[in-house]
Amino acid sequence: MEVKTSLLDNMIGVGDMVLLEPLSEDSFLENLKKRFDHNEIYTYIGSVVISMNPYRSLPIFTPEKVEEYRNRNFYELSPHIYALADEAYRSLRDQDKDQCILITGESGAGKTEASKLVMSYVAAVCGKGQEVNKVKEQLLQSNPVLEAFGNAKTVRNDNSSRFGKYMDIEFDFKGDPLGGVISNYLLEKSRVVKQPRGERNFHVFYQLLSGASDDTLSNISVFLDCNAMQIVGFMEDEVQSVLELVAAVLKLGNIEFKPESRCNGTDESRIKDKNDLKEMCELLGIEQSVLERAFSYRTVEAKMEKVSTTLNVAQAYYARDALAKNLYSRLFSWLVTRINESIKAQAKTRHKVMGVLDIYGFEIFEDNSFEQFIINYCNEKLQQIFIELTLHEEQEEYIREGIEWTNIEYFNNAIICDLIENNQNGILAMLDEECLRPGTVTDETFLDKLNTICAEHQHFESRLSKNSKFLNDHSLPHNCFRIQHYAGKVLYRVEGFVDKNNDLLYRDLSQAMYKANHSLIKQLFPEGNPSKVNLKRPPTAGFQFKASVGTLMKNLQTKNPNYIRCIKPNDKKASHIFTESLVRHQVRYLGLMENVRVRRAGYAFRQAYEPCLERYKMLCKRTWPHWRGPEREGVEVLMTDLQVPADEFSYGRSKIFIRNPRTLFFLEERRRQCLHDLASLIQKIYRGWK
Ligand code: AOV
Ligand code: MG
Repeated sequence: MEVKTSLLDNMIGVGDMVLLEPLSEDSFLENLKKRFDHNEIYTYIGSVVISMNPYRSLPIFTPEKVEEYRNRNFYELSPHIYALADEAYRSLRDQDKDQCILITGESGAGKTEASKLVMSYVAAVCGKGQEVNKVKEQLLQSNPVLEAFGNAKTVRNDNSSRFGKYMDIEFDFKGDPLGGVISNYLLEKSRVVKQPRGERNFHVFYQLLSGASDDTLSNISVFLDCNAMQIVGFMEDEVQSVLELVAAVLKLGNIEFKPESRCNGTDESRIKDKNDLKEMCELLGIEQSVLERAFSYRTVEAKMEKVSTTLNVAQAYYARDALAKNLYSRLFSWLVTRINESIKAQAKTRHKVMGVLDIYGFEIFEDNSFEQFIINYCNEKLQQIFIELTLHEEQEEYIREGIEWTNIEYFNNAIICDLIENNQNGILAMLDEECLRPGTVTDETFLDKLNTICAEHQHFESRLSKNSKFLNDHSLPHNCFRIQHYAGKVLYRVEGFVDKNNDLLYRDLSQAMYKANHSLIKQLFPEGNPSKVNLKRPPTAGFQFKASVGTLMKNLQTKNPNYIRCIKPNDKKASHIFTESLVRHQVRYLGLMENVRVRRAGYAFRQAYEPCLERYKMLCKRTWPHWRGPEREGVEVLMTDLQVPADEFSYGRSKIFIRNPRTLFFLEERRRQCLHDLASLIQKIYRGWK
């Protein structure tokens, strides 16, 4: 059997880890390194693409490359993210299967870049025409808009996504794009008021400041490149409004408070210098006295009663920060809604969908808080879906189909997901319980609760852990707990958990915002409408996140998954450096060795008998043009006739399982040849007629 050997080139390593001989963790790493050193950043594990971050631009994303990969079989050319994008797109267009592209890896591993490469590839190969091009352009330009507002420099990544993003791209039956829908997941809004050392605020603040001098915020849009926003469909006045809000958040950050002692012994707070307050109020069309009052008092309404208490300096700062975070995160959600309005499919016809998921990657910082907890939980869920669909489901399928199979052991992180999300005693449920409990609730009381309930969980550690494994571990600081995540141990400091989960904004502030003579800001604070006072508590941040991630997981499971597993080669954001220990760690926790083993012990390719016979029946006289018996027998005749070695495939109950991609490639090559001969024959006959 003759096959092209693009996957087996020894000089640059093996393109598909399934073909690696001998297989061990060391040879796996050596292969990755060899390829990385030769600028081969992509390697397959069957249909999974491993992507190494090159940290420099490589000439492999050109229009010529797009043409090269277009309409080619997955295993035909050397591994590339374009091959995955092409496969997913063709499968969507020709086989009517909704797809999802799942991109995982830790912070800085290259997920966002990968998602953009997939989108730009699909945009390049799908439909043409004025309308279609406009849709494509809008879909692509939504990226820079959201990145400006939702990305920031962290110690791990200069362009780190601080929100989760899932985008459904919708296509018509011809495979032309119709539009899209973006869902966003919990923006790390605490960054607006506080950034860890060496990190920055969201990009847009710097973009704004790089142009505007401090006191001339009129006409600010001149200073920011708003081209992308305009392409996406924002009106000029909308852009202006958005930038006014960003500027207002900046001004808000400058407002400072000082204490003023009252004769009754209480400390009240006063605004130090009212200039920033004045400017902020001017930007948003708010009466200065209204906002000033909202920074001085807190009104609590209970049934028919209204009680106002004065704020001290700490409470005033707290109120200021809560307002800044809420303003910004609501603006971000509004941007997503507004973009969706622009990019949504106009036609109401049935459509096919390709979902692209790009979330914030797993992160371990020196100081980890509620945000890291949420981000890492999201990553656990994605790892879980990978395990479910590739390791678990693959093995289950062999059992279902009656294929002989030796079980491969792997670590299932379902236990960690359960520790976090279990409805009765998961960490999120306990946090909610604590937030809703009457009485004095603090981060410490929350930690106490965790200690009593989780202490024996094997993935949970604290000072008071009852788990024998950690009994003597007094190295943990008293206000922390540690989780053994699939990707490593993370120490979380509980400070701020209760507050961030509650996510409360004093009603005085939302009412002040609602009074603004600024249509956008009014829209963002609907609860400030005094005629619509709602005494019900809004759902907590953790509860909302868990629910939206749950919906996302269900959605992903209805689609055909395509995996890109991103790996970060070094911790220096540098090109050409391959830090073996770091890569080894990622290979381990991503479960890549298990992935290869399952794939190798099993079958790289499988197809139900009927479509298999339909596709290849032309290769054998006895099955072409019609096969009258059962489909399975037809496929058996085909395989015998083509002399495919018997150990290369197995017959399951409803599908044929093919062991090696090369066999599939051989079948595809024969089919291509056959179609080519057929076309020549038709041409000859046609010429003969003429
Ligand atoms: P992430 O999305 O996985 O991190 P990014 O996609 O933002 O990581 O990649 C980080 C940086 O690595 C980029 O800004 C580029 O400089 C570089 N990079 C990544 N992929 C490529 C590529 N294919 N070619 C050239 N440079 C690349 V995070 O959002 O922090 O999880 O939350
Ligand atoms: Mg990212």
